[in-house]
Amino acid sequence: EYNIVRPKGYTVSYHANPEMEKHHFGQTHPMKPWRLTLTKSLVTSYGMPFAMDNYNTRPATYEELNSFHASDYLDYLGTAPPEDQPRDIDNPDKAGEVKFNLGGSDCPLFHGLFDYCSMSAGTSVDAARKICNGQSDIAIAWGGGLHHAKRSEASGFCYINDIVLGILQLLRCYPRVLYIDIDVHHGDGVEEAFFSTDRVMTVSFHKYHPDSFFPGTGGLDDNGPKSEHNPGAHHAINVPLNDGITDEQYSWLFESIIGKINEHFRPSAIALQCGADSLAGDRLGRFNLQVQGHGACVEYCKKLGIPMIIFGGGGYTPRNVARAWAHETSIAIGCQNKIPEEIPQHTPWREHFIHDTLFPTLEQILGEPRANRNTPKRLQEIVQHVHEQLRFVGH
Ligand code: V1P
Ligand code: CA
Ligand code: ZN
Repeated sequence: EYNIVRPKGYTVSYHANPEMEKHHFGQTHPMKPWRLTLTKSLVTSYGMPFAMDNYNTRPATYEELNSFHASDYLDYLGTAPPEDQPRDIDNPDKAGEVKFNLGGSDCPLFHGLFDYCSMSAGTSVDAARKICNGQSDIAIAWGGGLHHAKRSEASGFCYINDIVLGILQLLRCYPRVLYIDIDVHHGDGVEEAFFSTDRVMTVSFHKYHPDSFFPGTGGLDDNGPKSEHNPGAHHAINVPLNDGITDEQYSWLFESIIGKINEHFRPSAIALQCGADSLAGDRLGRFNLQVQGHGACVEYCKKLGIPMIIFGGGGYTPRNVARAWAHETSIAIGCQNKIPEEIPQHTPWREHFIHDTLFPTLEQILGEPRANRNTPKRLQEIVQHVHEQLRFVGH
């Protein structure tokens, strides 16, 4: 209907497992896998699947998960009973204990947890494989992006670090991978996984407040362990921000920082985590970003002309998540100027969008915008610091 056609000269692929969307973290938990359904509904109603290769992905295998995660952690993740089931009272050792940070309010043990995790990881590994074998130039995995998970620990709604699995796959065919993380939270799990290699540079933009905002890490001076002979030193870049940052400031920062990193690090592939909790009006986030500013990051990366995986991540106001990820899918395809701003009449669950536009104004989203606590002087200092770090990074 909108004449959305395949882009000339490059291929975009979309990797999803619809079974993921049926899982629930619990009534009051902010993570709603259903946001993926809402995203797909918008992508489809605009006709974007016609312009992409669409894959229904299989769950990741145990061996694939095991390429980063420890076996004892995976075994427990696969067998731990859901929290609402009676514990094994005959075995007091196992009654009610918390292992690997599983089973708290952030990382609950819910029905089908292991399947959910394997499916999320499967979308990202599949995306990485298509990039590696040259069948895709931009591979989209909105079901992935779970950047906090550690080798043997769940953290912040993340159990399996699908991004690390995807990057490990990319490293088999590309010498250097640039990881960029625009989720409002620090991408600590991915940063830590690649602390000791100079083949991956990680860059996270996030709200930073050590004692009041999760996970509390990612200060400006945290650039990777500077122990002697660590090739990974200076290869972790952190962009700590305050509440209320705007599209204009964020785009300026993003382009100044990523442009310079591209010149120095010369990545052969990009892994971009597009957590949508950095948008204004997010249930957990604190920024004033709009769909346009968030999408500008994707557009900038695309223009670098380097093979890229685009992951999802956080995002706790489903209608805004769906808007951002549908807009970013259109940027990947290059059809963003062809699709109308008005949410199509035939979009399933259209009423969930409240406002009938892809680009609501800050006033529509928030009423009163959040105060901006980012001074131009501080943003200048951040860019200056990053440029100084890059002097240590080989050309
Ligand atoms: O703040 C915490 C922990 C719990 N306290 C002991 C400290 N957790 C945060 C976790 C946020 C995770 C973000 C994940 C992602 O980066 C990637 C998918 O987006 C948290 C928050 C919060 N406002 O920061 N947990 C919860 N809220 C929460 C609320 C209700 C029910 C369960 C968890
Ligand atoms: Ca981030
Ligand atoms: Zn987040």
